[in-house]
Amino acid sequence: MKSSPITRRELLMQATTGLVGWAFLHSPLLAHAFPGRSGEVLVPFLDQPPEPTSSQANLLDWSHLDSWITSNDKFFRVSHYNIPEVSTEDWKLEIIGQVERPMTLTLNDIKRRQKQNVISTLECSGNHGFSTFAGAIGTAKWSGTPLAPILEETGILENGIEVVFFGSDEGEEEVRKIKMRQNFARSLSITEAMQPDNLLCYEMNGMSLPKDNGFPVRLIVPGWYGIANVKWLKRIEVRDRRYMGRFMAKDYVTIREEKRGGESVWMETSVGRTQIKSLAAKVTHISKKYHIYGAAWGRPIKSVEVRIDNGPWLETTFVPNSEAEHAWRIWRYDWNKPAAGEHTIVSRAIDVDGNIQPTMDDPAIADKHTYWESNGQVVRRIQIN
Ligand SMILES: Nc1nc2c(c(=O)[nH]1)N[C@H]1C(S)=C(S)[C@@H](COP(=O)(O)O)O[C@H]1N2
Ligand SMILES: [Mo]
Repeated sequence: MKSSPITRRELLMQATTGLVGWAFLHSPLLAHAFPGRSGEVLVPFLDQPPEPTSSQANLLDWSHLDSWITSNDKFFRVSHYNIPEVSTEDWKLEIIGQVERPMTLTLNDIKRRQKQNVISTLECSGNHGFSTFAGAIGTAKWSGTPLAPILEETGILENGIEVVFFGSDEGEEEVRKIKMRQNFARSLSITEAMQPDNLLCYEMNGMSLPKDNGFPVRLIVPGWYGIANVKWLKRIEVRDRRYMGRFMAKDYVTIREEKRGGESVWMETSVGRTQIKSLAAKVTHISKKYHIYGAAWGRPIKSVEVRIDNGPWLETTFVPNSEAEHAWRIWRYDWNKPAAGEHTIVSRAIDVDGNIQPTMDDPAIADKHTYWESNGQVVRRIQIN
């Protein structure tokens, strides 16, 4: 295979036309593709949004899901402020605050430390529906150095309760007529920050982090919604009080009207850990043989079931080669000879503890007045001819 960069789509075309190259068979990441059977035809869902345009967010096109790993060029991006220009030479990461030994690390310092990988799914908690916004998700192999040993080396003081992660991007915020230029920032409790999978990440799928995804270093917090994964890191600060910046306490806040007996209790909580979720992504067929493909993520998944036209829940099978604790699992259901006409397809994921993905009218979803953290079952409509 030539050394020129080659896109996944080109590889898949070569694979389906029989010209499977050496790199395709031997690349550990691309081996996770499931390019499907030759002659396979896509049946579009009726609720499918029009082909994602060249939108800034580069959203995942679920109807063409064909790989367990999302390549960097297809990975979504969500940025609330500017995309900062960061030069590798000048870049430094400060670790300060309630610590005995503050630290300043260069990119080389970080790269010289222990390297660790995690394959994990990153989903924006704003994903909430098919006619609106559902493609802010992807799965990558993230590489970097674990955060916990660094925090340990700084010696967190007894009064430190939170770790605040600041990006280099900045915007203007206003509270009570006070205008502030601020960097994007999010915090984690000390316990959350010390989770051994958390990375100061500098590589995505074996390449330097792309500029849009946080170059040169971002935080990766497997098992948390996108918002916790601060890009373009510049400072880590241990604090003795709770951080209440926009993205902890004002935006990305879930508002729920919970019921306690006859009383409504309004709960406002910061978007946090991911929850169990699944989705039917695409339907394909070769003559009368139909396949439904989908993904399930958010919690360690035990199984996924589908239900067609309010019939019984049916077992699906996992597509091989797709298992990592924090990554989505790709599933498939063989739908033999569906009748012509319109059908509904819905999936539900079940986690290793037996928790079932809720329906949209479950109080966990229905009592929510904001769209963040929407993990209810998604009913999709399709026309079979
Ligand atoms: N510094 C910084 N980090 C950030 C953001 C941001 O705007 N600035 N957006 C967050 C949100 S809301 C999401 S969903 C993820 C998206 O990561 P990606 O752009 O690499 O896909 O980054 C998070 N980290
Ligand atoms: Mo997000």
